[in-house]
Amino acid sequence: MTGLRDRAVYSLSGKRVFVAGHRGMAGSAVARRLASEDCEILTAGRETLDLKDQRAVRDWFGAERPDAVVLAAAKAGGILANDTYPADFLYDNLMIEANVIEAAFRTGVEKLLFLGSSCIYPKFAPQPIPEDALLTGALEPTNEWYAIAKIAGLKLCEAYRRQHGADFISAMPTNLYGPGDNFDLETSHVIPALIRKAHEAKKRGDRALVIWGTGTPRREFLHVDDCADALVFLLKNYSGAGHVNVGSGSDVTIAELARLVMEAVGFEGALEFDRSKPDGTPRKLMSGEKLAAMGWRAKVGLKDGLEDAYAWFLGNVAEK
Ligand code: GFB
Repeated sequence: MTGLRDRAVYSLSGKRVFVAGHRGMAGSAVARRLASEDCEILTAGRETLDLKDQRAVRDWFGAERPDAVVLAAAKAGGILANDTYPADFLYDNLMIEANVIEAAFRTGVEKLLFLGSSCIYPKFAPQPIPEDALLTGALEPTNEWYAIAKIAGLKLCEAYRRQHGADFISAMPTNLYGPGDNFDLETSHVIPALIRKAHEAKKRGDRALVIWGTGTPRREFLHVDDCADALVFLLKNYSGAGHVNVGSGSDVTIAELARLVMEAVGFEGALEFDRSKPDGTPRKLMSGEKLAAMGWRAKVGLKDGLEDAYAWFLGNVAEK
């Protein structure tokens, strides 16, 4: 449980807030959400600042002097991308988080929020997964590279708090989806992949939609705008050493998800399973008790969220 000493009010008013990764799905949602706060949003595109370059990051922080940081920059992707590019997922994420967290500490950043992922937990963690299940068992092999980098990131925040008293906190969002998602079939997560596949199947008049694996794994999904709202809530209201789960509180099987996507897209064919592709973790529903006890809850239901994500796909990705 969250103790009273973990609660703190941090005012964003008049602050310079650096959103690292503002072009990604999570970072762009955080920037949209911060626009309604009385703060100045700082961003730096990849062409001006390579977050894997330690010196560049130090120099940037020295010159820009942000008061607060949301560390949403990451090399992220779906189950196949994680399995195919283990070196990139481990190295890129370690470098980004080490450089940003160290530079934030050196330049006296008042508050930093690090974004992790629900894959930090053991493959067979108790469900719903409480925060203290961390490091109690072996990881899911398809994404252990990413998970280890994210565990290192949250431990860095904890270590800088313990050794230096820095107010660095961590949030672990569940599988996110929504505007700004990656719809590339090889590297994306399941929701954008199924939206694209169902849309294209409908256009071609296909008989069936083919999904990866057995359809039996369960996943918890959170609309990225809900996630951004939770992150700003934590930035303002949480100041503890322990990381905080950020989820929607319920999960569905991948087959159920596929049917919901087909409904949102208006594709009426059958569902087929490509069992040569991996299932990954059987289930990863996180416990949202810690965040709920602070007074935050998700608002966007999966059905509405999928309609919103499909509308964004139609307006921004689908060929006109
Ligand atoms: O979203 P996803 O790629 O990642 O896959 P994870 C979730 C489930 O959907 C898996 C199935 O069981 C997939 O086999 N699936 C079915 C599909 N059809 C498809 C498809 O067309 N594309 C994709 N991508 N999946 C990731 C981790 O795990 O979750 C990351 O690899 C990160 O590290 C992220 O933690 C949140 O949920 O399995």
